Formats: sequence, structure tokens, C-alpha cells
Amino acid sequence: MQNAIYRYLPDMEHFVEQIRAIPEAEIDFKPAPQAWSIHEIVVHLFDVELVLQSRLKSVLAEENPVIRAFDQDLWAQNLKYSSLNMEHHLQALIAMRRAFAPVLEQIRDEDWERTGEHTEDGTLTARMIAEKLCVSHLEVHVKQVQRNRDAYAAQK
Ligand code: NI
Repeated sequence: MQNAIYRYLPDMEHFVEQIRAIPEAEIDFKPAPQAWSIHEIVVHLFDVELVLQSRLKSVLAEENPVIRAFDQDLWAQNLKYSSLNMEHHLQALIAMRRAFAPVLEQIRDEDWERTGEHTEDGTLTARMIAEKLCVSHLEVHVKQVQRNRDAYAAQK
């Protein structure tokens, strides 16, 4: 977990740099009607950052809290992700990670097995939430961004 915490802020800084280098025309391209654009992926990453930071804080601070599921597709659609300012979300992602990194660094060995009860997935540990927050969730969407870019290049 130490390596994941070490990567937490630099991985996002690197991702943000890569997104800023993508030509404007590709940002709102959807590879399929129901698929997310890069713009929507960025806002999703911001919302998941909010949700996972909040879940981890609850699990660290409270006794076995309830963790509410959220429907990511409803959020993307009903909160009109594609209408929100992507650059503001990129800046906020870095600020959120900078602010939260000290919380991760302070977690004591015995606190990694603290738990919360997810309304759909059952018991989650601090370790499971932190792994998703620091590593696996961003990795999934880095690959999705690349697939969008490949699809954009292929349809030209
Ligand atoms: Ni996701």
C-alpha cells in the first residue's frame, strides 16, 4: 500500500497533463452512443474521487459506517457531465489529491482493516477503498481514454 500512496498524487498529475494535451475535437467524441466521452470520464473521475475520499474518511473515523452505493450512469446523465467545465475538474482533481495525500500517509497499520458496510457490495475495508482510490480506478479509465482515442483515430 505504501507504493500506492506514494503514486497517488503524481499519477493524477501525469493523467491531467495527458488530458490537457489531447486536441479539443477529441474531448467530446463518443465511441458509441451510450459510451462516455473523455470529457465525461474526467468528471466521473472527479465524482469518484469525492465518493471514495468520503468513504475512506467515514471508515477511518466512524465505527463500521454504512457506505451508500451510487449509480454512476445516473450521475453522468442527470448531472449533465458533458456540460460541466472539464478544466475546472482537472484542477480540482489535483487539488483534492494534494489535500487528501496526508490523510493516506497518516493511516496506521492497524487501521487498514477497519470496515464499512456497502449497501450492495457488503463489507469493505479501508485497504480495499484505498486500493481503488490510489490505483485501480484511475487505471481503468486511463485505458478507456486510450480506447476513445483509438476509436477517434480509426473513424477519421
Ligand atoms: Ni469509473
